[in-house]
Amino acid sequence: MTDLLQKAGDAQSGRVENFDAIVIGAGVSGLYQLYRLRELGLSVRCLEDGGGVGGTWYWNRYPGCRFDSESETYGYSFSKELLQEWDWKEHYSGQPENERYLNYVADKFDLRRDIQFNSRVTSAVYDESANRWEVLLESGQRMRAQFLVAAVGILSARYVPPFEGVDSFKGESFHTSRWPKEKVDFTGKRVAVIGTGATAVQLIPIIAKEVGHLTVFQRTPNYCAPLRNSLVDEESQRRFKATYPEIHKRIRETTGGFIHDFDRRAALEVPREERLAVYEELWKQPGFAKWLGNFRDIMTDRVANEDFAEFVRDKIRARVKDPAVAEKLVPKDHPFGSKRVPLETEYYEAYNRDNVLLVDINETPIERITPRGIKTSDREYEFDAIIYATGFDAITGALTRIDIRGEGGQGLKDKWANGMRTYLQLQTAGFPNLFIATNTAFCNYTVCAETLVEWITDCIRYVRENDYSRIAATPEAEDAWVTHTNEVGSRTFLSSANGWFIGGNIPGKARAILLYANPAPAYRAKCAEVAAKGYEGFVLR
Ligand code: N01
Repeated sequence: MTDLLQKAGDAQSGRVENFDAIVIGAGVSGLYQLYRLRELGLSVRCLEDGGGVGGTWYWNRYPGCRFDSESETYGYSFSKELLQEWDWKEHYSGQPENERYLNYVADKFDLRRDIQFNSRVTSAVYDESANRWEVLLESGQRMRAQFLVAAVGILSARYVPPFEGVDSFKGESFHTSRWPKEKVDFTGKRVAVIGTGATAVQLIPIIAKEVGHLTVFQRTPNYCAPLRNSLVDEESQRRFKATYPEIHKRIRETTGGFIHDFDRRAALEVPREERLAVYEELWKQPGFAKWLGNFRDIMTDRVANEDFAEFVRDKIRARVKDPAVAEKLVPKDHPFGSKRVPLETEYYEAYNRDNVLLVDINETPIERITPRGIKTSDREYEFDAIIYATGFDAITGALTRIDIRGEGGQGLKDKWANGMRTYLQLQTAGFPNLFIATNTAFCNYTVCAETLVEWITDCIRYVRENDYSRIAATPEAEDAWVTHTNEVGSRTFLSSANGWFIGGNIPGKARAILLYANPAPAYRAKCAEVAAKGYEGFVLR
């Protein structure tokens, strides 16, 4: 309370606090960035919109939310002590445990004293004369810092489609990424889920068992694959702890930063029978083995991709009793793996239940939300609750929803109106000393976040030790990086589906690949090379 009164006082008095650095976000990247910058001797304030640490793992509390990465690969690697202290309970750990883990990290490294919670940043303006970023919070509080690190997450700006009548609904409405902390009781209720992405795929089988009736509104079916989660037994726990150096070495070497890596053979070089045996073997394995452990050309060759896609379609058909429903759940319009593959537990079996109905909104589009429920082109469905599992304005959304203004008052939102423009995914020209610490290299989250945070920390150290005051990407370096990013993106299927990888899920958003699609080791090497060349492509003053 004292802190809040102090903040209110500061806002009223117009007092501006000064720091060396401000970090926006106390999720996986933000926590580690705070730790590293503090270690460098900087005064740092971390601003967090939520009431606690965790970012994604704070906000996404919906039933079923969990890792799709192996737990032992997701934790931070920077502290041997932390690695030895923490026991992962499940191979694909669930949200409550992940939030507990990030709270444990915050406590262990005494991070909370520099984190200000419930603090939504509304603008960040670069003052050229003083070389300071001035940050304004929703509360009116102002603060300034030389360096600004946006650790805002790639999937944090939630998206609710602009259906007519959204606010008119008289029942309860939820977006999966703003789920209440208290358990929501759906017992006996008529519930709608809009969306069938990775989030809905985790949520649906759990609430299907609870609700009176569930209606799922699907626009695009996905290639979902079995997660095959299980408890971590004592022997596995011992193995993780004994082999963390090897685990981290491996995930720094693989294409996507996961424990899995592609089979070096091309799919069609392998005789059909042997190939099918490989698919079956991959299918039995947990996690992303069937995607990232598949033949190397699965993400680049149409025929190879289609061969496996058909295998997956048959797996779906085999699990859904009603052939008409099964056919609706089978994806046909995009290549396998062109969206992050949703990993599921009993997802398809949910549609075999008497209390679950699948509505294909391509056949009967949603016309509006009504006070009683959802009106499609053929009828009105009545609900007690509507769940929007409709995703995020990914990667750019969390940044452009803040009014960020760089040199000459240029707005980031305007600059990115035709697509995201960065150099190394880390800075954008015209916005000196602003670093983007969000993982857009297609990669297991924490490993890549650590790389980015360490690069940013080294860069800030370099600026200070060499008596510079600012570092800014050059427009030329940025142009070349954008061209390169689009070029490598177009070589894979990552830009082939109309999903968040290319901004395709948001009406009006520029269509361009938002991820850096080269293998993670190449990205790391490029960032290191730039630093080793005295921050080539940046201007230091
Ligand atoms: O979001 P999504 P998500 N009318 O954008 C539908 C990560 N994640 O939250 O496909 C009707 O994938 C939309 O339909 P369509 C993971 O990286 C990780 O599920 O656009 N429907 C789609 O079905 C994932 O990729 C885990 O045709 C509309 C759904 O809403 C990312 O988060 C778990 C609509 C949105 O799917 C995002 O997943 C969960 C409209 N107007 C998520 N607009 C892990 O396992 C959108 N939709 C770690």
